[in-house]
Amino acid sequence: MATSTTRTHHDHDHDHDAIVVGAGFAGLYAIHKLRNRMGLDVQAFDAAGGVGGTWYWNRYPGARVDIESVHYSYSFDEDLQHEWHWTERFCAQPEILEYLNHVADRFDLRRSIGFNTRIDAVTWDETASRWEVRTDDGTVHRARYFVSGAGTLSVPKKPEFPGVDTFAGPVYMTGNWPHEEPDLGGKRVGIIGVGSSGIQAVSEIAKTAGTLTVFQRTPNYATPIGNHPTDPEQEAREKAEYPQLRDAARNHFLGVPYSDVQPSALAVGAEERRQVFDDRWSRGGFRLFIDAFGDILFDQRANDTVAEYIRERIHERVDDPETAELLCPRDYPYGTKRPPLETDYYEAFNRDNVHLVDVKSNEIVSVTPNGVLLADGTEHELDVLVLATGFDACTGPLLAMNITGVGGRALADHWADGPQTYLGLMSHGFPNLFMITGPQSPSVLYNMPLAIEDHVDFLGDAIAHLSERGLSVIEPTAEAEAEWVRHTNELAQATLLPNSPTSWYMGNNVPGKPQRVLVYLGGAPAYRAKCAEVVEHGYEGFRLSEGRTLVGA
Ligand code: N01
Repeated sequence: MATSTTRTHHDHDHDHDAIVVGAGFAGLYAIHKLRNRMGLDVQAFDAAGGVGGTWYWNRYPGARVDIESVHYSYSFDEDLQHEWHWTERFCAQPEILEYLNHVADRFDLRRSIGFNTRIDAVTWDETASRWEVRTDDGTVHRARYFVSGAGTLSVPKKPEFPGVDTFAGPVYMTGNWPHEEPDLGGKRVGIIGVGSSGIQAVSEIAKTAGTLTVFQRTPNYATPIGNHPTDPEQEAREKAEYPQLRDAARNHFLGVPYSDVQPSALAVGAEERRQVFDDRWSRGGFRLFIDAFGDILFDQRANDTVAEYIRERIHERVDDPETAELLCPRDYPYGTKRPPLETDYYEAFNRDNVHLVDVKSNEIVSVTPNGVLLADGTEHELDVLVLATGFDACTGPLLAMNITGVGGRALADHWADGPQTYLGLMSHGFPNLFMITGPQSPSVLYNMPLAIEDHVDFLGDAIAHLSERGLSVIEPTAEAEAEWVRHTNELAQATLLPNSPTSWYMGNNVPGKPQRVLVYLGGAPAYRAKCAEVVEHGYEGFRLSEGRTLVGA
């Protein structure tokens, strides 16, 4: 039952058709679709002071997209995609933020967004079949539909070691980097974490810091991004073929129009395999991961071939053999942690000012006022500490909003053993609550802007479908949800993913977090086909109803 006692305002200004959380790729398109295209009254909120979502917060040196910008961009507006010019193959954060600001202005989205506003509580009012959404200034807004575009990697993981607050110098998180670029010139900088963020940051910070100490627990399989300035001829060709490229992207496992994947690394001889790896390595992007051999993520022996190839390349690039070996992953399969892409990352360790510290064998005990203290008593003295320690992925952003559904059941309780969703889009007991790129959808394993557009189109169509039939409530059945959870787990078990000791894909990067696969591993085409089938069968697996008396409607 709704907690109407928590309501501090109840007037027309706070009653909406839909409330959207987030002003990143997801929130912006959701506002456009629901308000501009469908004519709904939409109110959006974002804790940030501007649009951009992940690209607003992640301003660390080196932050850059790792799917080609021509593909990592909206497809919903022909003119937008033809007129926008990306200066590089893989654009850096400032340019993506500029693009999202351009989109917000071009489609007049800003007027629907309350910035600097965090959602404190989201509660289903059963008497009215509406969501009550309380923001951090105590205001309560109400809406028929609640749409989360809160992101997948937007809640930074809390440090596992004590003492961060005692550090005498500044501490910067890659996921919440200051807007005024800190001056790291000549400073003794330490960075903890070598995931995608840490790896991108190391390449850049190494150039300016006095010294850079890299605290590495698990080495990563980083491969070259292959970035370069946009080639005008290639850009013209791609723009001429945009409809076909988008179509091919949506029909590819990862949502990029790559088309050279070979069936099996084990079906070819060593020489041919090497040629394929060399080709994908030099072409950059995710080609080595997703466009080399189709069994890399499924067969340990196939995976061993590419893992060994990457280790050889690391040894070629790093001068000191001991440092090179320390940078080589040995105890988990390639691709089971999200593979980072890099520019001159390994070469950074050839610089005199960069030092690699193994914190697996000698773990971090605490941060002290002077620096980082390790288990053997060594203290690394630092002026600046950078935390690139990752995120409470996929479920974290949703659970942070304190969502309570039917019967007063908290989402946190419903998900106590891991996320439970249908299609990674909705949960049983939480009617009319849509999770754009939610847990158990392809999300981060599908080119995000396209994954977002697909989800927003699905939920927009579902709302239109309800409205055409005089209905107002949609909720997945418990059976459909249980089957989806079973299916996503089964897909994960068929891959090598569960073999990674710490991977946010599995939720095991955060101590105490339930371990359950957070992404759908059947690939974007299979997922899209399933969603289409659900719609074709009259929203199979969902219960559509009239709901209760509508207040303020
Ligand atoms: O986070 P991560 P991220 N002691 O979880 C280490 C996206 N992204 O922010 O592996 C010591 O990958 C941890 O060590 P370990 C992308 O999807 C995209 O880098 O747990 N170390 C690991 O090295 C990416 O996957 C781009 O042993 C500790 C690191 O911190 C996702 O965001 C760019 C530790 C965390 O790596 C997350 O990437 C950046 C401890 N107590 C990010 N705790 C693009 O290019 C954690 N670590 C688009």
